[in-house]
Amino acid sequence: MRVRQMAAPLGAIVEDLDVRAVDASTAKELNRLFCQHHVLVFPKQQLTPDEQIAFAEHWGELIPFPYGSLPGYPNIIELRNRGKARDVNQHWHSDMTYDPTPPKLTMLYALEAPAIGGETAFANQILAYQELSAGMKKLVGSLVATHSAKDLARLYGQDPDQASEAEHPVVRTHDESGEKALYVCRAFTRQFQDWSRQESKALLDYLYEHCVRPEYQARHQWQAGDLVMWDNRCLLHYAVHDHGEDPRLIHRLQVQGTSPV
Ligand SMILES: O=C(O)CCC(=O)C(=O)O
Ligand SMILES: [Fe+2]
Repeated sequence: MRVRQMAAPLGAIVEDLDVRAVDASTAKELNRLFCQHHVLVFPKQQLTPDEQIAFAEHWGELIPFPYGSLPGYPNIIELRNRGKARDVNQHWHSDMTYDPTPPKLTMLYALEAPAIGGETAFANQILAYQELSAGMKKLVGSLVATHSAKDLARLYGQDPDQASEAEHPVVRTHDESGEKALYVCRAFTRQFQDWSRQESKALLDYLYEHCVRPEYQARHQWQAGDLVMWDNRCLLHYAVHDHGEDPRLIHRLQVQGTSPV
């Protein structure tokens, strides 16, 4: 296999590797690359849902997405972005932060990709944390935030009062690399514990602007056959819906993480 960096702030492209043939020792090497680069792209794959699941299981147990699945595959959802109105994925987010134990990684396999556009954007939250001042690091390091799925529940036509909520530290420490990362997002974070909504909003607005500076970002342009995995522990992502009616079909799954600390 050949590995090259995808962009300055994050990402690696792993070529000449058939992920169906990956054994435990190669998976260990891939996890080392994953912890270093935070996004891995495997071009030119040919995967059935079962093969995608088998590869993902090198990283742990799969968890279902709470709002739907592919028939027969409770842990896979189909993303179809054709003619789609804006939704919660067109906000910067880390997946399922409204859950007490959010997925550590999300893995997307593209069956169909638009000729142009429909990219996925990522922002490196380790860099975002590192570039805060010592004073701001101390403040955010002492904060806990509430995250909520209310908006997502509304989007899927479900009762927002039943939507899950969770509290997480605003700075989380990566359970494998030990690196600290900012852990707030516009899509799901509501407020800081023991702060009012209004007070929270002022600081959150600052952090939302800071955490997606162009210097922390990279984008993946999809080709059919691309398999991409990203680390929700230290990245935000954003589905850029700028491809209009051009079809885009992706199989998505996610792997269980630990409770953020
Ligand atoms: O469609 C994409 O590019 C990403 C959508 C997303 O946010 C996700 O799959 O978690
Ligand atoms: Fe997402």
